Amino acid sequence: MAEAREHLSRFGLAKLSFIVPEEVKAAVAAEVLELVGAAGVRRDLRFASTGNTLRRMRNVRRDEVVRRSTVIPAIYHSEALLELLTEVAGEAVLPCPYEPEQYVITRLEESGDTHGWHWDDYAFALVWIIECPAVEHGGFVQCVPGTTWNKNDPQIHRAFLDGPTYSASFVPGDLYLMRTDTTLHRVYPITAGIRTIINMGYAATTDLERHISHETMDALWAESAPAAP
Ligand SMILES: O=C(O)CCC(=O)C(=O)O
Ligand SMILES: [Fe+2]
Repeated sequence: MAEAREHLSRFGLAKLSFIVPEEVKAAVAAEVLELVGAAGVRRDLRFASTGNTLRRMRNVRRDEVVRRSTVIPAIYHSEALLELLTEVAGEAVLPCPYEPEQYVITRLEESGDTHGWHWDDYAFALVWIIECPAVEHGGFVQCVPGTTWNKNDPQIHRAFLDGPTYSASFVPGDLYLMRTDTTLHRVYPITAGIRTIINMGYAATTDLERHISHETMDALWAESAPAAP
């Protein structure tokens, strides 16, 4: 735990695969794979607020997850999990007050699919890696810690010049925690294979006190999923 905490503050991200038992990972993975097949929607978008970086992916929105899932919402709100995350973060990690950002499933499945450079609206993300191609096919995470998001003028290139960019690869069964509001990050475009994750977004205490706009998320999740078969 101490090592993870140190890693998070230094690199903006920490591998946390050990904080969840294998049975829980298996239950989450089964639900995610079921949901992405039944309710996933393709997106191909760019956002001015993140310098027009690409989002090319398949997603399942939080409300679809809630409608069709039992395990994921319970785990998201688990006191035991929140306590562990709080210990790693060194400050309170809280459920996101804006429900659409609590969790989202993302699958990269076509060559060129990517979750392009961006910051998140809330302070923390716990990402569960369900499927992931080998690193030679992309799909690894890159991040620039200690950077901040000006939504009106994101200046992504300036953020790159402000500090080192780190890269981290993961395998199915891994989890990582990221400080997403002050860490510019992306998933490197894939050229083969499939990468499926669920991202659980959490707030810091300061997020509850300031006004947060949600344009990119609202646009990302604008279209609804196809009707259930
Ligand atoms: O897929 C990942 O590892 C990161 C996802 C992400 O950055 C996000 O959902 O905001
Ligand atoms: Fe993100």
